[in-house]
Amino acid sequence: MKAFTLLSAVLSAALVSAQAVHVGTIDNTTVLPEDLNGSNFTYPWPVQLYRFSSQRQDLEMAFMDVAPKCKPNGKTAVLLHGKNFCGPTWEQTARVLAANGYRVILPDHVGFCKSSKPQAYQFSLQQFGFNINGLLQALGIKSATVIGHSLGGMTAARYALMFPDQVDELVMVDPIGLEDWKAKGVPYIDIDDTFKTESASTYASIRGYEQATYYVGQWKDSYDTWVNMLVNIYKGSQGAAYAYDQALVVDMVLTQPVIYEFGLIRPRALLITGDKDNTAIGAQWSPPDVRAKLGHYDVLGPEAAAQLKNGTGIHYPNLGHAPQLSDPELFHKDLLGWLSK
Ligand SMILES: *[C@@H]1O[C@H](CO)[C@@H](O)[C@H](O)[C@H]1NC(C)=O
Ligand SMILES: *[C@@H]1O[C@H](CO)[C@@H](O)[C@H](O)[C@H]1NC(C)=O
Ligand SMILES: *[C@@H]1O[C@H](CO)[C@@H](O)[C@H](O)[C@H]1NC(C)=O
Ligand SMILES: CC(=O)N[C@H]1CO[C@H](CO)[C@@H](O)[C@@H]1O
Repeated sequence: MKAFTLLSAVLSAALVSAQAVHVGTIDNTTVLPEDLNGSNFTYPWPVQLYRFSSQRQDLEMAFMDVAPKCKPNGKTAVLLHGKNFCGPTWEQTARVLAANGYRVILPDHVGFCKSSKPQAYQFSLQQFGFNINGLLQALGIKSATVIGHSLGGMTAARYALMFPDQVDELVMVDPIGLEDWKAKGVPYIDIDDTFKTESASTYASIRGYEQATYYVGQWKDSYDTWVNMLVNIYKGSQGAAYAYDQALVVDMVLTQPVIYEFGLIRPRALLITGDKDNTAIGAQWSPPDVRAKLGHYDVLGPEAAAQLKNGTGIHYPNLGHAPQLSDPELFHKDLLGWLSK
């Protein structure tokens, strides 16, 4: 009885502070090394650190903060990158938004790029949501237009579910998790095995994957920038720590589906997908009959968009997983068109 009373006291204290984000501090005065937390890629705008405590560790999230390039429209856009990208991969979109009056924040998720690579961390989309919300609070930003690609799109969906009143609009660009892969038969594999696969990443393996899923078999020289940015992290000063975090991230996206909650997303939402996108986590290690069922974005995109009560979909017949890079003109025209509605 006593233990129960104590437990309920603890639980109600937790309930009172539900969604209470522990906000850290902005560090924009430390001179940062070229090789910041294992990534030596040169970013297009000054890199700042969001320093915070999470899961009993002191962590840093690297981010860029781009000022509006015309009369400010009073809005802030947060651009969330995907698993094989980093903040700067959004450079073109950030420039377009800044030219239209937005302040633009481009974070690197924890475990990625120029952010910390914690080795004992409970990776969850909710924790990512807290980390991003903490960053925005530390910057004094009360609400934002949240735009995410791939893993960033899945994170953005979770963020909108957690903080509906702090999301002005939600934009998901080829988010992963439009289907529950494990429910469709993808076998679970050990994180240690994913770590081995991640550690074996090379230019050829990353390019091969991106060419087939992101770019419908096509390749442009400009795509090499993003492959080399990753190769340098895998081979860089914190390569093993990065590969291990990426293995934890694979486990996170496999085991934490968001698609069942798409009908609960409240902010105005836009889902952009390429019909030729065939991204499916676990397809590579699934038997052929399971693999055949996965990654049909031509079906998944419209199905997911139909679930959005306050949203709509735009589906490109000839594009793959990264429309913002393969057809930036079309993508930015549609994005601005929808945002200005
Ligand atoms: C540095 O961060 C502080 C606190 O967020 C802010 O007031 C200041 O404008 C920032 N400076 C730059 C150069 O971004
Ligand atoms: C970044 O690191 C990679 C791998 O260590 C190295 O090949 C490359 O030259 C470095 N680039 C820069 C700009 O320092
Ligand atoms: C739809 O989204 C807008 C903007 O985010 C919001 O103000 C409105 O309340 C939402 N409508 C519903 C029915 O949730
Ligand atoms: C875990 C780790 O090495 N974090 C470092 C990331 O980079 C910042 C800035 O140099 C350091 O303060 C952190 O210690």
